[in-house]
Amino acid sequence: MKKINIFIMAFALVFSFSGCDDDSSNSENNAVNNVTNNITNNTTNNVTNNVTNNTTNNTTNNTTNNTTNNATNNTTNNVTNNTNTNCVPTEWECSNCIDDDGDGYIDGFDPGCSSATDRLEGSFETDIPGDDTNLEILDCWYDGNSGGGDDGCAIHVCCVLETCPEELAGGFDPSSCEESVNQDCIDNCLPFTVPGCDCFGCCTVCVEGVCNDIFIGAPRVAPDCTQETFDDPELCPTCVVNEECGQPCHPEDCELCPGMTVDDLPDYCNESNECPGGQTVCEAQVDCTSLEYCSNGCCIPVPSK
Ligand SMILES: [Ca+2]
Ligand SMILES: [Ca+2]
Ligand SMILES: [Ca+2]
Repeated sequence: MKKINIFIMAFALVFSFSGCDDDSSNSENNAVNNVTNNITNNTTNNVTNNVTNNTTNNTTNNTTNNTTNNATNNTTNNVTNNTNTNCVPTEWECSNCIDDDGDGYIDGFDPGCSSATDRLEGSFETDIPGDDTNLEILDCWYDGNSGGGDDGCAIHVCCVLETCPEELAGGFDPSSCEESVNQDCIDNCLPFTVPGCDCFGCCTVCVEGVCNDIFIGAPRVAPDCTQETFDDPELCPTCVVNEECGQPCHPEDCELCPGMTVDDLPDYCNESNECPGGQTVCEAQVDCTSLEYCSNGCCIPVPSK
């Protein structure tokens, strides 16, 4: 019996010791697993954090860089745009390289400019001595003087206007209109005529997408007609553009009318214009010769007289 007890005790002791070995081994395994898991988790977390941080940093850096680059580019572009080193200003408002009336249109792109020597950009008047004096009989509006002696043009204003004013109707003979536009007048005036207008100053003026054929060729006839009042027929009388002595504008053919920019043309024009008389296209005076005037995107000759 004693032997059996000793054997049981020995077995229990061995079993007990072997149980201690298993616990120790589990602990070690747990420790190893924990270390492995920590390493794995830390590595994963670090990778994730690094990716997130790098993405955030890259985004921030890109945004900063783009902002800086855009600011630099804008400054450069603005300087380039505001400094037209190729524009040589004259003393006249319609060729001084400046938007004198602040309407966004410069020199020949301003409907208020009929020629390089027009002295008033913000008005349909020219303020050229000897000009702006016509009332009843019109001559060439674009040669810088009044009187048809040097251009061969003499047409009653009521041939041009849609409605003849009562005060001008007295001496008007409608049958005179057709023969008034003779070849002499066409030869002497048409080359200098602003694209979108006829020889006598009937122009298709467009403001903010609305176009009207208005008579601006004799400010004495309509002294209150301006770019602001151009759609008021009481102030700006409507007219019919003379196609025989005129350069009618067709925006659908990418031609600019007075008051338009290339942004107003159909998309298929790709922000560039054509000229109704086949002239050289210009974005500014620098694109024309010294004997030409950039008017509504076209180089037209400057009258030599
Ligand atoms: Ca100007
Ligand atoms: Ca202007
Ligand atoms: Ca003017």
